[in-house]
Amino acid sequence: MSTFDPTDPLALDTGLTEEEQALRAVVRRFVTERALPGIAERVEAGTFDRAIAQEMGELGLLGMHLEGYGCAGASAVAYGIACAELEAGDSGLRSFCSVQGSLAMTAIHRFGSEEQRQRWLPSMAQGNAIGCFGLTEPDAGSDPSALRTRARREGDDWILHGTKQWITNGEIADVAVVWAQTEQGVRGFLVEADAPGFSARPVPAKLSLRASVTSELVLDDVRVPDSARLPEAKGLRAPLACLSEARYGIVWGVTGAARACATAAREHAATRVQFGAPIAAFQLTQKKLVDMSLAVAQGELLALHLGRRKDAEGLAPEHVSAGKLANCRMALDVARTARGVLGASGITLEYPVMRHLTNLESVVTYEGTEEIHTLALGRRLTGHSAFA
Ligand code: TGC
Ligand code: FAD
Repeated sequence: MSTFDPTDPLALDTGLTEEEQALRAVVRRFVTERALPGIAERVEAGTFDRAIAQEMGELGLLGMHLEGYGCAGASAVAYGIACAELEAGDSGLRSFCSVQGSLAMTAIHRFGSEEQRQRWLPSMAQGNAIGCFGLTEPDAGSDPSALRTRARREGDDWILHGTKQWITNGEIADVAVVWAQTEQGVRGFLVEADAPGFSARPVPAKLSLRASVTSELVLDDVRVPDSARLPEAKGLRAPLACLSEARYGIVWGVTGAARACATAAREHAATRVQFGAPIAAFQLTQKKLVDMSLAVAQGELLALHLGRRKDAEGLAPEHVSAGKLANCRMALDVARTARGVLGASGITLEYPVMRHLTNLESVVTYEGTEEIHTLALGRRLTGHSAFA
């Protein structure tokens, strides 16, 4: 007879191969032993540990779904499992991994020249070089087609001028993938951090993703050669294709954050005594614990299903929108419920829940907000675009 594991209520472990379970154990150990110690201090100080990035490279987690150039060539499911474990630690860890691997490295891998791939991908896979992805601008967030950064041709060079906002890894990046308007439409450029006219500064007073670097990039007539342009990137579909990869990682990632919150709530409820009984013994608390447990498992099932399908035949952008929308909603709901179960303790950094909850407020916004993914699905469901 089959046994029931209360921490795996849908027996999803049986759907993972031994190799996938082994990868999960390795990343879980890395997060527990290496990334989580000191996280509260880093959140308070608002700092990201650069050394952890390098260790992620050593573990083969950076650009792990890409082939060649020192990348692991792992499956979509393996990449998803790694994202879930990293985000169970902190969304900032998964964010770093997403931006490095799914955005910056994918842009170079898919749209770059052979010379650009050779130059950047091996060192980015090792975590020796860091990349960022500059699409969003102060006046172009949900609608990147409104971006104002311009690239103007001057002889063999391009002159880039504009500002990028909310850019993860911006100040620590060695190379920025910058999306700009040209006379031929949107194009991507690789801008090195020491290029004259390029600067990055922190977004001040963040209350979310505090252990992650979020920056403003200024491009003040930065001159780059034509060899810095991504030759295969033509139009907005190039950055949108990279976003699909990163959004897929979020579908998995947020299940990790939700699991960490549900686990913290369950452990607390087992030991916190009120009215002469552990609060886990009260019906109302049990309902919360059961609802959270099922919600997390359903989110994991959704991620696994999309992952298997991505490995088998790929995903349409709307599949990814559906996953990001559903799982971000789920994770925020779980984090809020878990916060309540912890009572006053839930607002502190002693427990991971409020940290995850504030992080998830960014995760539901970046890579397309809840409204944008709803409208992307609504457009396909009805045939009417309601974006404007
Ligand atoms: P739309 O007409 O839908 O598409 C324009 C062209 O792009 C193609 N396309 C895609 N191609 C590949 N993959 C995808 N996922 C694609 N989505 C669209 C599409 O086929 C079309 O091609 P063509 O050849 O016909 O021109 O574009 P639209 O103007 O209607 O806009 C759609 C919309 C609103 C959904 C899009 O603009 C959007 O996704 N907006 C949200 C912006 C966003 O997500 N920004 C994220 C910035 S990066 C970030 O947040 C990183 S945080 C990471 C971290 O720290 O973890
Ligand atoms: P807006 O687009 O101004 O939206 C504000 C509100 O209006 C939202 O609720 C939105 O859903 C709603 N809205 C907008 N349009 C519609 C509509 N048509 N119908 C209904 N509602 C609508 N960007 C990058 O390029 N690279 C990065 O590395 C990166 N990292 C980030 C890291 C963090 C921590 C954060 C918070 C953001 C990051 N971003 C990054 C930016 C992110 O992608 C944008 O914040 C996001 O796309 C939303 O844009 P916005 O903040 O300008 O909001």
